[in-house]
Amino acid sequence: MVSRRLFIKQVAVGSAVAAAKLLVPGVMFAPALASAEAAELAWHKTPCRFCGVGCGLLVGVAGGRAVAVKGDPASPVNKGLCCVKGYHSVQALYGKDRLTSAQMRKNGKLVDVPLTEALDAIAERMKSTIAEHGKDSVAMYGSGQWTIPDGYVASKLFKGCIGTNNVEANARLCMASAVTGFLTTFGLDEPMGCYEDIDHADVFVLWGNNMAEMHPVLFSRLLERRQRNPKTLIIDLGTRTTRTSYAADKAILFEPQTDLAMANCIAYEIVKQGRVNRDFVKKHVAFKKGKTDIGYGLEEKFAFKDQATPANWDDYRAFLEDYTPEKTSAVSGVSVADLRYLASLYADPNRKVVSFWCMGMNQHTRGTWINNLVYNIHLLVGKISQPGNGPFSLTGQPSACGTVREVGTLTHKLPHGVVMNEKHRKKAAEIWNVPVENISPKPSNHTVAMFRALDRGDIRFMWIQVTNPMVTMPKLRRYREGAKKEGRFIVVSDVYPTPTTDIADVILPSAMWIEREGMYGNSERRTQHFNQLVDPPGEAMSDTLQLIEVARRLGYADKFPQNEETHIREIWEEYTRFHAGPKHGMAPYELLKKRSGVLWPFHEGKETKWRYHAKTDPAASGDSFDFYGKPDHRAWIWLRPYEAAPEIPDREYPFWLCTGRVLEHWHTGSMTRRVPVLHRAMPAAYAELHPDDAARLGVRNGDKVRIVSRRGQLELVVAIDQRGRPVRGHVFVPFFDESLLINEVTLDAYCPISKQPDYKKCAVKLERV
Ligand SMILES: Nc1nc2c(c(=O)[nH]1)N[C@H]1C(S)=C(S)[C@@H](COP(=O)(O)OP(=O)(O)OC[C@H]3O[C@@H](n4cnc5c(=O)[nH]c(N)nc54)[C@H](O)[C@@H]3O)O[C@H]1N2
Ligand SMILES: Nc1nc2c(c(=O)[nH]1)N[C@H]1C(S)=C(S)[C@@H](COP(=O)(O)OP(=O)(O)OC[C@H]3O[C@@H](n4cnc5c(=O)[nH]c(N)nc54)[C@H](O)[C@@H]3O)O[C@H]1N2
Ligand code: SF4
Ligand SMILES: [Mo]
Repeated sequence: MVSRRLFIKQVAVGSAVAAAKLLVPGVMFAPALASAEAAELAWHKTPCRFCGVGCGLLVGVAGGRAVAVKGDPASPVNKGLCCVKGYHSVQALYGKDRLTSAQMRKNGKLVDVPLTEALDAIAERMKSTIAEHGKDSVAMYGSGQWTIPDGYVASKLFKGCIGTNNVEANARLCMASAVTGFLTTFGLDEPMGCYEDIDHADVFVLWGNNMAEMHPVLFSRLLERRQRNPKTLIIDLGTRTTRTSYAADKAILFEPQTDLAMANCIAYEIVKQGRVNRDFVKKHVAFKKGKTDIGYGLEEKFAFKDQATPANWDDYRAFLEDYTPEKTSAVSGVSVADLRYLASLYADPNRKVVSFWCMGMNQHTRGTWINNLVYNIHLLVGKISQPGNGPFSLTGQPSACGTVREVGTLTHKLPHGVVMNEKHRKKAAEIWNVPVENISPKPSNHTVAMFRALDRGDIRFMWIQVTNPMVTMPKLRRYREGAKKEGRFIVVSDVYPTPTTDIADVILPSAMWIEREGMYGNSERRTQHFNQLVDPPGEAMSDTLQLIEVARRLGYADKFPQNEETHIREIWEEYTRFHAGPKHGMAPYELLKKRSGVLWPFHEGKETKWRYHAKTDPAASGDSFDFYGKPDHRAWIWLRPYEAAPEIPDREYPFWLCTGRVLEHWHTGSMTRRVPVLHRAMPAAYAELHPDDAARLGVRNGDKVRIVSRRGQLELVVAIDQRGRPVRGHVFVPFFDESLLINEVTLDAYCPISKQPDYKKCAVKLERV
């Protein structure tokens, strides 16, 4: 802990704040690279380690080290561009305090041990825990930064061999509402379109996401589209003014959570103005109602199941009456004129519209609903599944799609389908070569429930890979105290010391990204393969191999017979049997090795760019749209109301707290804070205030405030008009700084359907320090 703080301080020494630019053209060399070595650079393709955009990179290797990066011109994603994180990504491999040896807690202290001793200890502890407390007392908590093989092996081991559905991933905190949004509206997960939509669209509506910082290369494609076609409009909706707002043609601020009302209002106006695409709606849409007043997941063992009941056009029209522009303006704070303007953009038959969103809509206690409501708008006007027209849910992590959503590393999922479905269980059992009875038909714990179960003692053993929950769980104190309780055993696989390794009983040093072979899958259904380019340090081993080693020690050697040299290929070939066919076929291994990514469904040698239209999708029947994910071959318009957030500012806690990210850092900063340029550009977390609120509190830039919620408090330096600007009565804090844990303040309320927590809203008070 001490040495880590010191390290980060040292990195910062002697440098003013060097501003990291949004896009840096060219190549970055590691400072130590001699020019002689530069001459011998060998370039290799890989997807970027960081965000869900999934840029193709070329990494230059010399003397056994990754020393240079450039954008891969052959990648259709980024066409040679990178953002500042991509360019510096290889430096994240070489932080001075990389974990190179396994560690075990002995007499309260973490000490180095040989890797085999740690692997033996993990297997022994799993066996004894299962013997004493049952299968559901052990759990795996993984990541959207897992490679596809990592997630596949974890799922097979826990669900197929051990027989517990205690497999979750941090994508629950990130993409769960997107998944339930897709499933409830279309019956199948992931976007219908692809990034090429950007080259055809006339209007981009961003529903509360900060693309300029979080999906920078994709955002540069929007800017490029506008430059080529000056009529293009970028509309930024949000609760905060960001770099994205400054670049947009129009920015509209709304009250948190009221996007629900706004989306319904846009639909109301489309109906009112007679702009519904009646033919499309008649042929391709069905109407459904779900439960209302559905709670917030705050109770200890909260359970909820939605139910779809049929509705019709008249019901829908009547439902929309609550969302006239006047009524909506009153709750959202958006003017009637702006609401009508937004509706007019979607309604205009001469404009193609793409909607983009990310955490503003997913981290939302009605996250599933707001995803449904944006789909409603596209469905009403039939702007979907065609080049330049479509709703596009952006992913955050490099393989939240490829691994968590496609392999299905969530408690209810299987690589194909869900554990509740007997046919799906049978298929998994057959491919995994395990008795079907092994696979439990009941989902066990989603992420928040899993950490609650750990705290209660229902879960006794947890293995955490490629995620840092002791920084990123909401209402963090409870879950940290729970994990540290007597009788809990925590295994953490990571590449650096973190607050999560601090509480571990065993630490496994992992091989990172290009130190092993793997695949990621990005936002646009693109699967991307990377080779091992350099050796991992010390005893570091890939997460896939760690899992296989433990599986063998548990007695499942016959289920994991893979050869170390060829295991990634063997796993890929086994895994893709789950997805064979026109709806989700995956590209063969050899092709993935050659190309800068391949889109799925990959069928009869072809990628599918737009799903659900017979022109472009081999799985669609008829001659136009076919929403074959639903049994009625229709997409469902849901009647989902506006319901308020669980914790709203009041007299005692008068401010909204919103949390999020910054351009330079990846999540908890464990990697990017070890890259000197990135760390210097953004050295510490801060509290972003509106200038009027700052004046009222009597604080200026650089002063300190204390942020206090019902759960915890934190002192932070004030930042006014630096990166962004919140509206009056709001404070924004990024979560990249492990020494300033804003999640001790946040609330663990979640969407009852997706179980995804809402990190964007809770009530706090501010005190001048
Ligand atoms: N540089 C960088 N890039 C990243 C990441 C990173 O750590 N660093 N992480 C990646 C990951 S995993 C993710 S998930 C994405 C996140 O990408 P984004 O979602 O773009 O970013 P956040 O900062 O989490 O979200 C902030 C936005 O939430 C919106 N918001 C707040 N409340 C509401 C609301 O009630 N409704 C709506 N509609 N919007 C609201 C605000 O307007 C604000 O701009 O970024 C990815 N890209
Ligand atoms: N307050 C607040 N909290 C949030 C959010 C928010 O908006 N606000 N957003 C949520 C969202 S959307 C997300 S996606 C999560 C992200 O939350 P986390 O996943 O917890 O954060 P990361 O920093 O990405 O953690 C990845 C860890 O993996 C390690 N690592 C890197 N490469 C490897 C590898 O190859 N193998 C192994 N084993 N480890 C590796 C890194 O050092 C790091 O410790 O945070 C969530 N938490
Ligand atoms: S936009 Fe995302 S994928 Fe592309 S270089 Fe930046 S961090 Fe990497
Ligand atoms: Mo995320």
